[in-house]
Amino acid sequence: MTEIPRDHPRYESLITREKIVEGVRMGYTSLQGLVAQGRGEAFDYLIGEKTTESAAVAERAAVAHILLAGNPIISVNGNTAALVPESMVALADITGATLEVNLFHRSDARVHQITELLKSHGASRVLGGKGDKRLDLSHDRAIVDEEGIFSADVVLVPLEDGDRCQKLVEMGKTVIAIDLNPLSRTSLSATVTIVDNVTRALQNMTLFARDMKQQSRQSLLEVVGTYDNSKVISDALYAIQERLKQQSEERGIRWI
Ligand code: PTJ
Repeated sequence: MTEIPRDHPRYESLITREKIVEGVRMGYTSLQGLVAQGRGEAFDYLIGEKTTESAAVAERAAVAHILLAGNPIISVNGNTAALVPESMVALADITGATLEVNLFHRSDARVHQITELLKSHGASRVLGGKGDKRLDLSHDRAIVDEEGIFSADVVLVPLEDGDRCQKLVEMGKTVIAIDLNPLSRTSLSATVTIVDNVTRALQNMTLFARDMKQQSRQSLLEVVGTYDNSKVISDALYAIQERLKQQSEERGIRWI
């Protein structure tokens, strides 16, 4: 990895970029993952590179859904394997969710590598290698494990593609998306849309889960029942608008 000085003003962003590049070098992140990360960086800049209040609301609702679920699954791809392996293992551990490797650019070698990576971070159980069921989709993200995503009631899908998100919702599942683009098909079709960088979202969710695990079922149901996803998406768009306005004013450019 390139050495990034701690005092660099864009330290966090550059470290995240290095992790994705390292994932590609090691072979578990796809080359396409680099492009996806670039798109994410652009949206993260627009959102202000911080967790907004309403993203935190979505993260709490997501944790409540996971804690209430019978068979919650955390779907892992090449980008999340590179960026947040330890947080995904920790979240699974605290909530009782199961990790499942599910790839758009699928190969047995990448599924195996990501499984081993998660295990090296302490995961006791990682699904995705069997691939004994198919969702009704024409690409490889259709390949799932019967005991995992296929039968799950709640699925967390960071950096998902829109088709599969819609399909999972159609199957009656609660789908939690993490996507920095508030207008992507994934964001618009998920049950809970977290418009935040996966690096911050997973860390927050792990902290929330430690605390919320102590709460009663009734209070978790209240969190879920009062949650409004369309408001969360509107708030994300408003945050982008306000950030652009503030940035242009600071630079002396007239805001339309
Ligand atoms: O590992 P694979 O083979 O499963 O492939 C994974 C990628 C990410 C390449 C694949 O799922 C893909 O092509 O994703 P998309 O369609 O490019 O969607 C990525 C979405 O995630 C876009 O809306 C990005 O803005 C968003 N995104 C990118 N990086 C981040 C992000 N959202 C949150 N945090 C990020 N770090």
